[in-house]
Amino acid sequence: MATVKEQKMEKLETKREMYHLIINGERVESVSGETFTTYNPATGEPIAKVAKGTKEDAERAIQAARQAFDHGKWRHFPVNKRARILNKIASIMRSRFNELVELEILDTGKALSAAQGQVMQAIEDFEFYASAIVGHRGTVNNMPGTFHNFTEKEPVGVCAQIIPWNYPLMMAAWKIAPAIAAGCSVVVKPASLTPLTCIVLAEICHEAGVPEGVVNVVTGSGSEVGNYLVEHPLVDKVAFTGSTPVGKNIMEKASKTLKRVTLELGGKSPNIIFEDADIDAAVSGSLFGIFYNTGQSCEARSRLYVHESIYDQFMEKFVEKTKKLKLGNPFEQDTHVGAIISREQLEVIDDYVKSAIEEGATIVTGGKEAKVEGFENGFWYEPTIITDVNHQMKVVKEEIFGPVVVVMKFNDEKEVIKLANDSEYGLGSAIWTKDHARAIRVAKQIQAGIVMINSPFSAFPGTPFGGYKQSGFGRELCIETLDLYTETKSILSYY
Ligand code: TAP
Repeated sequence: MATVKEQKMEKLETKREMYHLIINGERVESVSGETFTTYNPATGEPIAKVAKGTKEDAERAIQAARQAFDHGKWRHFPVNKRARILNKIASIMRSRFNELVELEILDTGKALSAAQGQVMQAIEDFEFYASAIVGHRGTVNNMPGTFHNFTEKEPVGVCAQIIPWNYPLMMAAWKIAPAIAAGCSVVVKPASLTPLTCIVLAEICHEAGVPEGVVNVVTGSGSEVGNYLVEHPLVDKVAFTGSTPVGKNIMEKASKTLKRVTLELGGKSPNIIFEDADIDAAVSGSLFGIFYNTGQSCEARSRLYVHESIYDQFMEKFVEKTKKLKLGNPFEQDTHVGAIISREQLEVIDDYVKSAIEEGATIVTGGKEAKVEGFENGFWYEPTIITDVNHQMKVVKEEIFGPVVVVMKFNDEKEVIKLANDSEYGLGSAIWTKDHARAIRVAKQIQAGIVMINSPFSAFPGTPFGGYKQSGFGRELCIETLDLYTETKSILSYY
């Protein structure tokens, strides 16, 4: 396997022509020497070449991670030292904030404001886990007679972490930060469409002092590299974010060696506007809830339920504001909606919209590929509102992962709770009402991992993020995540 000249992880330009695998603290080419090209979805233009990892590369990375875990020093560092290095990672990321934002926009086509928020959150994740790990301790337990019992939290081992394309850097941070804080080693597999910022993040980890072999990145296809990681007996845990079908496949394969598994999967989140809601806030929050990140969010609030008494008033404002959303240069601060990740995904979205039309729905606005001046070769879709839908339609039942919202009327609290829960998913949800008692009453009955009340924001470091039902299991972004990267050892002694 060829290694590149820069054996040590001194800083390279964030934006460059070639990105390597990161294995055992080195930038390396793939064993096959093959590369693939990553494209800018806003323009369709190539950005850079990326080493195309294979099973052999995955094997090498697993061995490096195993060696680092079994014989390395990282897990034995005093917790304060690991915390200091996590803070250093955050501080290097801060110093390279604009570069990371630029690279993320190039690789995803997302709007500047979204990329800025996500890079900032990735930084804050490392800061959060630097603090959280210091307080993550075992317990001393009451025992009868002359027994003494205490527990220790030990790192779970080598973790395969598989990342989606919708939040490439932020999802990598959600996974790498708690894992290495806990003392684990990781092999990260970024999405093939968006590998760049994850590679740079791994380089930054080394620059900050993470020892070799602790953070490895193997780019390459999910079906080859991802699958190899999931099946490998030397991998102790798999953390996956992505589609529900792939998540189910991973769980099945990981069960053969009883790996610990956490899955953050799809969603079809309800957004409920009660008759006493602050209409303007609900309109703005609903726009954000579906069109943020061009609707490519697992917790996108893509099913909108509006009380019939305020339906016309709400829809007039919601439609008007949707029509005014600016699609355009992702690097401009006033652009609201960025590009779709790929031509393939754009076609998936369009097929859903066509299926809705065939089933008798009404397209209130949008409903087709968008033409954006200056970005004619990119992948753009008009923000789309669909009405006259019902719970039997594909567009209401399935995750679209694009800027498409379905809107339905309701007239009763019980009815809307039933509708909200009528989904195989259970990730996000939102309630808009001025009645605090109702908000809490409804929140308690919604089958979802996250309920937002009078707010469109779903994820902050410290707040658990994860799903009910087929949206997966395990919570990220919070203190409990550290339990998912550790084993509890109970030590009993007699004195
Ligand atoms: P997935 O296929 O689920 O991809 C997510 C990650 O898993 C990628 O890194 C992918 O690698 C990898 N992967 C694919 N097949 C694998 C396998 N057999 N074993 C192990 N890893 C594997 O999602 P997608 O194709 O990018 O998007 C498809 C749909 O998934 C979207 O339309 C959307 O509905 C949903 N999606 C959901 C989320 C979240 S956050 N819930 C995120 C992304 C997509 P490659 O990139 O190399 O294929």
